[in-house]
Amino acid sequence: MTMALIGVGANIPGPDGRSPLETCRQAVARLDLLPGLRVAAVSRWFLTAPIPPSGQPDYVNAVAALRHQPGQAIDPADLLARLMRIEAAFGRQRSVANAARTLDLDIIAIGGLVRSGPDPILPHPRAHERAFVLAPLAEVAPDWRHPVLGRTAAELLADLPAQAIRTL
Ligand code: PH2
Ligand code: MG
Ligand code: MG
Repeated sequence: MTMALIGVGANIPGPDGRSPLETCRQAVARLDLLPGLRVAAVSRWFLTAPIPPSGQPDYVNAVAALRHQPGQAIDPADLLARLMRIEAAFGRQRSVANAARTLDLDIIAIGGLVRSGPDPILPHPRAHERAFVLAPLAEVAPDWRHPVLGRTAAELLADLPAQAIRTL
C-alpha cells in the first residue's frame, strides 16, 4: 500500500507562544484529519542542528507515514496545498529559503513515485542528504527505497557524514 511520507519540522515558537514540539504534535493530529488519509506511524522526535548551519535555533523534526484509504490515490499537488494550509494555520510566514519557521511540512515521498515537477518534486530533492529526514524516515518506513537511488533510508543515512541530531 502506498504511503505518503511527511517531514515535520519547526524551530521557532508559534504566534501564541506554543513550543516547536507542541506545534509539531498538533500538526500531526491535523494530518490525521486530512480527507482519505490516516497517520499510520510517527517517528520519535529529534532535535537537530540547522542545515545549512545558520545560527538559528535547533529544529524539532520527525517523519509521519500517512496511509490512504484503499481505492483512493494521493494527488501530490492537492496534498501539498493541504499541507501549506496547515502550515499557515500554525503561523508559518514565508520569507527566504531556509528561514526559521513555526512549522514545515514537506512531502518526502509518496511511495515510489518519481516526479520532476511541478511542485512537489518527488522524492524531496534534498531528502537523501539530510540526517534529520533519513533517521526518522528509517523508523516509520524501514522498507521504503529511494526510487531513484535504490537505497533504504538507513542505507542513505549510513553514507552521510555525521550530522548533529539526537532524540528528544
Ligand atoms: N529544514 C530546512 C532547512 N534546514 N535543518 C534542520 N535541522 N531541520 C529542518 O527541518 C530543516 C533544516 C528547510 O525546510
Ligand atoms: Mg523543509
Ligand atoms: Mg517546506
